[in-house]
Amino acid sequence: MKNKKSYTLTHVLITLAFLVIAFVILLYIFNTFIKQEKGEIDDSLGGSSDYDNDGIVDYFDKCPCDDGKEEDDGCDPAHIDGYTDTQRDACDALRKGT
Ligand SMILES: [Ca+2]
Ligand SMILES: [Ca+2]
Repeated sequence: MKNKKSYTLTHVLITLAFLVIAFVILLYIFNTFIKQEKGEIDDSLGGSSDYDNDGIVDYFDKCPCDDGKEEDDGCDPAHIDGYTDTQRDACDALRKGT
């Protein structure tokens, strides 16, 4: 009888250990998947970063390389019309480090 209880306790502990290991593995896989999805969403939105630190994320910032105010759409008043395509491409290259 004592051996049977001991066997049962050992069996429960092994099962619990297996479940904890499986849970950790699933958590790791889920975390990796979430990070990958977040990266894809950030890429589709042009990134959630604020390159010029003016408080306007790059996606909504008409001048992501110039510190500007929200009422100027993130642009310096000197660049109130925003960037030309060439300037925007140069800024994108700077932000992406390419
Ligand atoms: Ca900004
Ligand atoms: Ca800006």
